[in-house]
Amino acid sequence: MSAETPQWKADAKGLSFAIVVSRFNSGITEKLLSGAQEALAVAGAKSSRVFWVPGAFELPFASLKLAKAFDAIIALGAVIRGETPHFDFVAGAAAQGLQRVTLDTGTPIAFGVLTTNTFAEAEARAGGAHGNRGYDAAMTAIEMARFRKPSRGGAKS
Ligand code: INI
Repeated sequence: MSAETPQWKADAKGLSFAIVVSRFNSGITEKLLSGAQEALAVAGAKSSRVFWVPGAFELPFASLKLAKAFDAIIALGAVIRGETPHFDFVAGAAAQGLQRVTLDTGTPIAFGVLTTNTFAEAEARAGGAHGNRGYDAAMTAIEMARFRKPSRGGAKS
């Protein structure tokens, strides 16, 4: 884990999660998925299911369809700038779409989408020198799910 990694509240007992993963840049997203699954196992999640989508642009729609069936969703993707302005559209749509689904449905969605300039920067954040953002996103999802089920030991109002 990186130095910036916060201390997580890692109790996922009784909680079920959807992990929505993009196939685009799968060399990176598979590592994010491994990190997310490790975090859920460490935290004792009741269950998790993995759903693949073509790219980060598709993460919000899939999350919308899954929102009612899970305590929280972990959205994983890798948008890498390269030479194309496509980056800005895809990254922006993923971020805004996922936030909108979170607020419209009341189901927390953790933003585990890397937005980097290079493939190397993405690798560093997918189990490399800068930790694993999939792991971090899963821990975020657990913490936010507790706002929905505080009686099971999580966030207090
Ligand atoms: N999707 C990604 O997940 N990452 C990218 O870097 C990317 N780039 O660079 O184009 C990307 N594009 C595909 C996009 O997410 C959609 O799948 C596609 O536009 C079809 O809707």
